[in-house]
Amino acid sequence: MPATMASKITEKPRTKTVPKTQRPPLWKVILLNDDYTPREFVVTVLKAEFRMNEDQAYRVMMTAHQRGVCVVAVYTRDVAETKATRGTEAGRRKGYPLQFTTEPEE
Ligand code: TYC
Repeated sequence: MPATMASKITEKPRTKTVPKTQRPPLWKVILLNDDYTPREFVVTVLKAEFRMNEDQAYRVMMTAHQRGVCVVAVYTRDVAETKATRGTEAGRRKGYPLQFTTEPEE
């Protein structure tokens, strides 16, 4: 066997493949303020749809109330859209204009 071939067999790879865990892009669910939905109802929806406790839900509701919007949580696109739709529908069923939207996280 020529020396050049022997070196090919014993040569170690010069580069290392860095294992990368792929993470899906995340989407924000955003709560929008309005003038009609009762505060307590917003808190109830946040607790039911976003698995928040009373304290967390109250803070998110008050942030939207005072600033106009509040990021509720981030999920994969499908989950974010489903939760936003369910939250908006919960308000609509009671005749409230409560709205949740989604947008991609930078
Ligand atoms: N602004 C509403 C009120 O005063 C309460 C409210 C808070 C509604 C947050 C929507 O996303 C909201 N009754």
